[in-house]
Amino acid sequence: MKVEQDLPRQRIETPQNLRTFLEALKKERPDDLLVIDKPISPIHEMNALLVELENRQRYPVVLYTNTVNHYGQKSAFPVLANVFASRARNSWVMGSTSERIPFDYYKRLQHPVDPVVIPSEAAPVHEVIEQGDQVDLLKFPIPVHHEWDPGPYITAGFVTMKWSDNRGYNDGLHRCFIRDKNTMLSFFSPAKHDWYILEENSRANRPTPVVVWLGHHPGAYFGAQAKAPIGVNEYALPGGFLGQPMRLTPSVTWGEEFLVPADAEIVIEGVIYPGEQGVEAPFGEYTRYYGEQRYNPVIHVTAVTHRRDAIWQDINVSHADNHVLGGFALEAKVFEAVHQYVHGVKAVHLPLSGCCRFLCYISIHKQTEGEGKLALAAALPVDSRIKYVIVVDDDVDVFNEAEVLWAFATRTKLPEDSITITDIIGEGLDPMAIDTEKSSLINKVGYDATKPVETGFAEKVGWPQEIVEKVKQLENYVDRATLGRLPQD
Ligand SMILES: Cc1cc2nc3c(=O)[nH]c(=O)nc-3n(C[C@H](O)[C@H](O)[C@H](O)COP(=O)(O)O)c2cc1C
Ligand SMILES: [Mn+2]
Repeated sequence: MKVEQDLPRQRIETPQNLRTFLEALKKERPDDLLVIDKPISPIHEMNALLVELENRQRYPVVLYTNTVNHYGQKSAFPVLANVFASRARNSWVMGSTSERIPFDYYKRLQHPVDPVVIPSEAAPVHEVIEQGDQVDLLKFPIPVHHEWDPGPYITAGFVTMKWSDNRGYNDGLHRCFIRDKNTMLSFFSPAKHDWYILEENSRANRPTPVVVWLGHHPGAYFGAQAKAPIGVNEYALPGGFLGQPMRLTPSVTWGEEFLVPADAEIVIEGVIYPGEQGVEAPFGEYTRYYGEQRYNPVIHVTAVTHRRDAIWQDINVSHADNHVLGGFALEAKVFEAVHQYVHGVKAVHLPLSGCCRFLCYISIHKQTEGEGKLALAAALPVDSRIKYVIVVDDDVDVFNEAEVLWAFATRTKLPEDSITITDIIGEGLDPMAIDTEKSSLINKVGYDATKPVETGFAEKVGWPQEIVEKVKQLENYVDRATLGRLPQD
């Protein structure tokens, strides 16, 4: 088979995929995998169960093995969800730590690896190929997530398009509503790169080829989810996280003109025709509110290919699985922006409480007055979704929200220690945003909760280190049973 000439055909011994991840997880972190083999419905039940676990502060990867499809028939395909819900587990995948994720994520993006191409016959995702009338998305046990959602949604699918003039592939996670067995509706918020591609093609009155791929090693998700500059070949980004090139194969619909990830579980190929729109949503958004019904582009599915025993990967939108994954790219971008101006950036955290989007905590090693505000000025414009930034000193743990708020409460004098930007472009899904004809406006506020360095500041209370260490052995003072009975506040 002829393959794209400019891509190498290097052989990869152990291609990384969703299965190699699950194997490693079983071996190294067995308690992180919860297999539910009791019958469970894809309609609300799968996601409600993940939320119940989350309410109990449990974030395992969940594999539902006993599923039904949208004809009510027992399905051969299991559903896997919550892969990204735990920051600690993600940092293990990345070979990093919870604290270091923004820095390591940023570093890996600096080292893209060109993908390689393999023939269709060797591609696991081409074990089953269905085209034309054979296409039936409803054969999969695709979850319906929230009560008001109009039906099943793909939430872990990278919607991939090509820039015109050979500027490479772009992908982003965009939800797809399964309208019927072979049409889907997807949502591209304005200024997302896929949105630009659609606009460009629409103006030129040409159809847009679209590929939605899902089920892959989480490293591939981390790379593909990056917010890369326009024109970067986004098939090269997973390589930096997988430690090997991503394997691609010619699509069924367009051959080598449009390559698809060979090691994905499922690939859906389709076309968006210029100007065609259909009704989509309401949908439970990552904000934890329903987003309103809207007109969105229609994807006409031309082919579905999958591994014979494909695993349907789902992301529990509106919850940690969605929040945590999307937050890394923003944390890395905040680090990138702030460290250009402030040298002592120690940590960056977009906490779950702000959906890993709206709130941002940064700690710095402050060396001179004004650095706190400099950090704020750099961080606030990084992304339309970042609304509030709090900068603290490096004696405050940005992963402990009680500490951050303590610093905010005791180290700020408002309004002097804040900067406000009014009526700046914000996130359309933010329920507080004011919609204009073309954009959504919000206010952004940054709080400088760093101590003054030149005038001195009240000292934190403390104890001699050896005493602190000694009392850590609480069992030397109180027996375990008594300790266990002490009420928790
Ligand atoms: C689980 C998940 C679902 C998402 N769904 C959408 C969506 O439906 N529409 C959208 O515009 N962005 C969505 N996003 C955000 C985009 O995937 C993200 O901004 C991405 O970087 C866009 O790609 P781009 O940088 O090439 O524009 C989602 C993110 C996550 C983590
Ligand atoms: Mn992009």
